[in-house]
This record gives sequence, structure tokens and C-alpha cells, in this order.
Amino acid sequence: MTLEAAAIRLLVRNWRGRYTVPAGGLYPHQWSWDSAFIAIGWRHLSARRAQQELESLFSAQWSDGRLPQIVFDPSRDDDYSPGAAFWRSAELPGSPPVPTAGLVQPPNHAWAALLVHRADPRESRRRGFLERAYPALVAWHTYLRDRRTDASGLAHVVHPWESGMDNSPFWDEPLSAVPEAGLDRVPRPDLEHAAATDRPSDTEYRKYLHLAAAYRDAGVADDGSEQFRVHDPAVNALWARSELALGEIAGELGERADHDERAQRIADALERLWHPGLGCYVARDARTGRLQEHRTVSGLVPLILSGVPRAPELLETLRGPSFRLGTSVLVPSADVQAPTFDTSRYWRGPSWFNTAWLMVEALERHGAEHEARSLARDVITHAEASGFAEYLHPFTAAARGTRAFSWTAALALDLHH
Ligand code: 2M8
Repeated sequence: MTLEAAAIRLLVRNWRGRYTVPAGGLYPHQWSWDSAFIAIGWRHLSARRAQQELESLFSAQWSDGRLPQIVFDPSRDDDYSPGAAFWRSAELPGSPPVPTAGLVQPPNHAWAALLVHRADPRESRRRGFLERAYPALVAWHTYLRDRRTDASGLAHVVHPWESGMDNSPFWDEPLSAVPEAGLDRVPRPDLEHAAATDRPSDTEYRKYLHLAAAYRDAGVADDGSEQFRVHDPAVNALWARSELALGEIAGELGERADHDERAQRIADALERLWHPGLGCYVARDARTGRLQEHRTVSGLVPLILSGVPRAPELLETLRGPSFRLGTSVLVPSADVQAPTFDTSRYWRGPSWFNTAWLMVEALERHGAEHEARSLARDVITHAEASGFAEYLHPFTAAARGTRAFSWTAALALDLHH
């Protein structure tokens, strides 16, 4: 079977009528930033499905503008933890009519919406896609600006899950002060679908659950009581990239708005996260002001912005001994030389397809066409060879995590087109 046929088969299998699950077993609901990446693949097959994927998420938007991390399928509530019964979102102020998590995920949606529109502008106009998407996306970005941004100009995450890179070394220090949820047994349905050595530890899960419960019990109010508040480079770079996309969407609709200026302000604020000694951006604990001194793929993501002042140093770091572009498999999620490096455990070393896709975009943007093409070819080859794995051993390309993972198929398909 060709890459295209296999990817299509997977996406069709993971489609649930209005959205695509990241993986049928491990992730049986709709995830926020997954849907944006998945829509980028769907647009080549069905512009309509790509639009519906995003619209399904918009229909779960909270009244304060937040787009939730997860929109739950209530019929699968025993299959994932923490689920709808944990969040009880209906009891929380401003929640939508469908059950969702109270947390958010990285804001890649406006960027995806623009790409989806461009794939088939006629169908997009016929369905009034941008007219409906634009206000939802503006409300989402307004939430980030009003409820998540402090004087630094950067948006913070209140939980490692919000970064999408759940057990990144960036969170080790901020999590060290967080108590563990007092549970006899940590519910781990995830371990029925992926090896324990590929997933976060029980200790991390106890902290994740403590933080999520505390945020829920405070009415997801963003009132400053959060025990975890961190500025992440990828989250903010994606926000800036999406703000630029919103500017283009506004232009399509004939609206006047200051999205480009907002994007520039976020890009300027990102400079607070620059670590000259490491040659990349790092996370910053917003509660203590401390920079988290680790090289991770998140710290390279600002390369998706054309004007990023640190492009030469970032490219050097990407090519250097920590990430070894061209020698390692795709782009490792964390510094392969660091003491925290782990070839299997999730976001502490394995190579992921969404971040490789972002690095293809980054390399193209900064004139490294040859490396961009080579990385894109590797994404396609490894996606197919691994059975569309969630992530890969960064040296051997052995499949890690779950298989038949939707964004792996969608983004390989996108690079194939
Ligand atoms: C992973 O995160 C979820 C929690 O959101 C989990 O581990 O259960 C991350 O890789 C995240 O980036 C992704 O969105 C999610 C679904 O694919 O899985």
C-alpha cells in the first residue's frame, strides 16, 4: 500500500463523524492541538472534513474563549483518565454544553484554519468557514491575552498537559514543589495501550492529577492560585504564528485588525526566554522567574517565525550535538547529551512527527531548503515504516508509544503533497 493509501485508511478509521481521535485505544476523545494538526492533513482529502474537525472543537469553546484540551466522548469515559467524570465541566462556570477538560493546549488552531481555507477556498467560502472560525479564534486568543498573560507579555501554562509536551525536562523543577495526589492507586488506562517505559511515571501522574484537581476546584478561574505557572517557548511561538494567520484571515474577510502588531509583541516577549549559553529558548517559571536550563525541541520552535532574531544560533543548535539534525531520527524532543535524556520516555528524548513538521516549516522559512526537504522525506519514510507510530527512538527509529496515531499520518500526508 502507498503512504497515501495507508494514511487515508488510518484517518478514516480514526474519524468519529465530526472529529478524529488521536488514536482509537490510547486517546478515545478529541484533543485540541491534535485536531489542528490532523485538519492540516485532512485538507488534502476533504476540505469539508478538515473544517468540521476544527468546528467540532469550536463548538466546545467556553464562554471565556478557551478551547479545551479535550472534548470527551461520554461513551468512552472509562477508557481514559482523567475523563469527563473527573472534570465535571457542567458544574464549572462558562463551560460549553458538551463535557470537556478545563485545561487548554498550544494555540496552533488559527494557523491550521488558514491552511485549511487555502486548500479549497471555494468550499471554504461556500460553507462560510472563515466567517464562523474567525470570531471563535479571536475569542480564543483573547482568552490567552486576558487570562493567561502577565506583564512579561507571554502566555503561561498552568499544567504540563497544556504544553502538549507533558513530561518535558522543562517541568522537572516547577513540578518539584507540587504535591502528589493522595490516591491509593493511580488510574492508568494508558498503560493498556503503550509500554510503561514509554509513558510518564506514576509519580508524575500523581502530580498531574493534583494540579488538575486544584485547577478544577478553583473553578478554572485563572485567579493566580495555580501551583504551576510556566512560560513555554513553543506555546508562545505558536501563538505568535497563529496571530499572524489571524491577520491573514481578517484580510480575507475584509476585517481591519491589529493581529500583526500583536504577533510582533509576542515575538518580542519571547526574547525573555532566550538562553545565550544554551543557544535556544527555554521555559521560565512564571512564579519564581527562573529560566529552566534545558535544550528541548520546544526551545527551537520559535524558528517558525521569520523574524526571529536568534535564527542563526537556533539553526546551529538544531544541527549541533544536542539534536544532530540529519544524523538522529527526525528531531529528538530533548538534548541527547543531557542527563535527563531518555530514548523512550515520551517528551524526554524520542522524536515526534509534529515537531519534525514544525522544523520542516522552520528550515524552509530560514532558507535551508535542502535540509527541509530531507527532513520532510524522513517524516514520510518513518511514518510509514513505523505503522504511524506516536513517536520514535531517536537513534534507531523503533516505534514508541501507540501506533496508528492520527497526527503522524496527517502530517506525513501533508508533507507528501
Ligand atoms: C499526550 O498528552 C495526553 C494528555 O493531554 C496524555 O498523555 O494522555 C501529548 O503527547 C499531547 O501533546 C497530545 O495532544 C495528546 C493526544 O495525542 O497526548
